[in-house]
Amino acid sequence: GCGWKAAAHAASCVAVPAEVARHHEHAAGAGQCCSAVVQAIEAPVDAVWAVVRRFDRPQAYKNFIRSCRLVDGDGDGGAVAVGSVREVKVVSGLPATSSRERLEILDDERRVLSFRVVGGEHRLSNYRSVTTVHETAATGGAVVVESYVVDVPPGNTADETRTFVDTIVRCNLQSLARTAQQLAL
Ligand code: A9S
Repeated sequence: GCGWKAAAHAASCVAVPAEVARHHEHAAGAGQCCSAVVQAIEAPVDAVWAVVRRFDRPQAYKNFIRSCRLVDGDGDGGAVAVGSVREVKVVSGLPATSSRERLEILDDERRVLSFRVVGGEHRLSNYRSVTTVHETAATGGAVVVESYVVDVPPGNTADETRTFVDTIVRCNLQSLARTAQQLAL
């Protein structure tokens, strides 16, 4: 799978356990593409994970998201759990207005979060991503690996799709770095 390359890259800088790296191995089918982005962050791993794990608050660091509300499957007392679905509204200027996303993995011990797109008004059908947060032993910082698989939209090439999505994910992770660094001060 293609996410594996980035996970392997991250594994050469930090100790990524095999059972975590495995989550980044996407099998892209015909008409799909996948990729991954790696971001180093100068903040404690717990501060980074505290931001990433909030499935109900992606707008805390995703600047393309205007608002978010949980619409389904939230656990007892409104707690987020696997199966929870959120509806995000997108800022203007993108070829999208909304996205409906289901939480697939939330592992606080290994710091793994995954969601899949289940609806909305946009062009990224069957988008699924996996985000993992790792400790860098040497500097006391963190490394985030985010991999994804998505359908190539009609009229686009796989390269165009990867360029578009990589750009969004890189923006999100750079913003995550700023947010977590603020939080850690
Ligand atoms: O939100 C993420 O973690 C990652 C991506 C790639 C989100 C993409 C997006 O939300 C837009 C930013 C609105 C762009 C979706 C689902 C479709 C887009 O076209």
